Amino acid sequence: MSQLEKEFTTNGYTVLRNLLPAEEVVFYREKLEELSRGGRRSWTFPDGVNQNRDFWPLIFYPALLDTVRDLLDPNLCYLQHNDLHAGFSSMSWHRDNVNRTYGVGSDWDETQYPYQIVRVGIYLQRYEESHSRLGFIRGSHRINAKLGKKLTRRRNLLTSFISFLCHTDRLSGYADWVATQPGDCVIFDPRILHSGSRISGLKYAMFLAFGVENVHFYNHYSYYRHLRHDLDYKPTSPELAAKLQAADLYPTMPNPDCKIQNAWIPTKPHTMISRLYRQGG
Ligand SMILES: O=C(O)CCC(=O)C(=O)O
Ligand SMILES: [Fe+2]
Repeated sequence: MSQLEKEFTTNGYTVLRNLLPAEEVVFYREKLEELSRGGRRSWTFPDGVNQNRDFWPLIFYPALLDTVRDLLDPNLCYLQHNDLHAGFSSMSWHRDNVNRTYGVGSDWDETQYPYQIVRVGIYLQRYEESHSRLGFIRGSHRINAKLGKKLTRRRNLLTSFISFLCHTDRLSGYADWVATQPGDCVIFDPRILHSGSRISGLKYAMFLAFGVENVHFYNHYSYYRHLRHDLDYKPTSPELAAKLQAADLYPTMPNPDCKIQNAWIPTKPHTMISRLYRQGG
């Protein structure tokens, strides 16, 4: 097992430094600035990689595919779960998978099929420009009794008040905080608890996903494509589908299952807030 694979399996995330060369960092930054009209305010575009052909080369990036194949399996597919961000940080502890309650739902049951999905985040700004970091609760992608206790432990009033004053929260003290430089790539299991940090300047990020076809993959696909109406994912264009097929990355999807038990669906206020960020809207 490689060092990267060990880290990913045990911790739930790993970091691939310098994936993109400087000229590509500039290219994608410019594209994000164009789309977000300036990149300085909080802007997100769910399904933005799929819906903007300028970003398609990221899906086929050889060094990224080689790494993800090493981490998961050579028999990999592109998974339509993707986002573009400018000036945005997702500053609350959350998971990106379907069943977000620790241990509840089929994402957490690997008795028949292993969970083989990665979410990939590529960052384009210097740490000094943004003070952006991505926090991970190491190991929270797997059922672990010790961690389970930590994650559910309650604080008393005094410690809650101190952490409120110090801008820390219940989990930030347990987290690994990853600072990134332009072109660095963070690869993580979507079940891991993670959060963006406070930011104080420019920040640009592009997210995509890959996986091995099995029930977890199909649930994940159906969830983003058909259950998360708030994110407004679109069908993959025939042109992108043909490219994926030619590269052997296109999944052979069975009929989507649009009733996944215990799938996390955002509440109305949550949806309204995230719409404010969307596509500069
Ligand atoms: O703000 C960040 O850098 C992380 C974003 C994130 O976790 C997400 O979009 O799901
Ligand atoms: Fe996330």
